[in-house]
Amino acid sequence: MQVVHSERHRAHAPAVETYLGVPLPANEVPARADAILAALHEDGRFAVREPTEHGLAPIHAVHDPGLVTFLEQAWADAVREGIDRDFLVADTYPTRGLFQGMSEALVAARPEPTAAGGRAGWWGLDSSNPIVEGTYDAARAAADVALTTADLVLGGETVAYGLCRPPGHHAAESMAGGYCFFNNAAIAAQAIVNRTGEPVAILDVDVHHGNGTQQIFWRREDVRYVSLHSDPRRLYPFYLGHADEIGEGPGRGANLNLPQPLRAADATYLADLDRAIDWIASAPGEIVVVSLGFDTYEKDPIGDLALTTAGYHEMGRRVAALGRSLVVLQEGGYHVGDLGRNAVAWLRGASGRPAAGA
Ligand code: Q9C
Ligand code: ZN
Repeated sequence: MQVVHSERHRAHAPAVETYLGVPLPANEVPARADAILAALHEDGRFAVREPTEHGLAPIHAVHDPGLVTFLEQAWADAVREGIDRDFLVADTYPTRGLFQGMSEALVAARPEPTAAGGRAGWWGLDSSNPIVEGTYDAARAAADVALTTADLVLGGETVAYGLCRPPGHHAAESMAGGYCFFNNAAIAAQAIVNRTGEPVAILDVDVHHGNGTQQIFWRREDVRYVSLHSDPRRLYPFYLGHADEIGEGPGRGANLNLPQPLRAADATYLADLDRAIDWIASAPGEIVVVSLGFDTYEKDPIGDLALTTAGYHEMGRRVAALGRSLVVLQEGGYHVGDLGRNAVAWLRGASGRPAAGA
């Protein structure tokens, strides 16, 4: 299987994230990609290549240029302001209650703040998403990884894997969040639609709901989005991912959320995966973009489901059995020790190979 990977992910190396106001060791770290890459090399049947540069146009096709500019400037702005920290997070957010009772016109005319701690809230969802000096470069590289993976499938590969880091599915048109800056899967899906004129499906199996991907394609019928994830009543991103979110306008019925019960294990999860697969099969399109997270793992430090390594092999097998071409892009997964074998299990399943050691 062809794999796309860039060493530039290393530029995004936060040591710490804040969680509920407390500094903790960061979860989304370079060692994640190192672990996956090492396991792919050890397997021996994965051919790893560098991404090609695709420039800003495919990013601007799904993201507000203001978000791109903010991410490009954020670190330098913080330094210029003398914010002497290891990373930037928001000071204030434009949250619901701030503007309550004020007219929509007045609220819409409030300018983007100029101070870094205000801007980070204007463009950001949450306080556990550290921005560091190399964040923008790494996020640009991750988008190139996704686009190059899509190129491989457009060039005839039936499945290819992009080792995106940082991940992307929480990033919306005008918002970063949840360790995500640019929405790699959405950027790839839009590029495929532009290139082929055919509809695309996105299957999101990260443990968190991909609120960003849902938002970007909310009113679109040509990019369908289906996600299995921990019930947002329990887990990040809390506000979105509920089963009644089905899309609106032309996109009505083109969004499917399948929230999972606490500690759902392989059998429960795979039954809903079959629903997702049937739903994708019920509409036209030749290519599926997979947002692949391993934070559904039984030992993941921030997830609350209970999938196993064997479950990942079966998941990859069933997704490939759809008979569509797969652009598989890495999202979350934070049990670094088992990340490599979980990725290999999924990708071997998707290539029709037996589980390792089987
Ligand atoms: N104690 C992805 O998996 N909240 N993002 C973290 C940790 C944010 C995860 C709290 C979780 C976002 C791509
Ligand atoms: Zn996740």
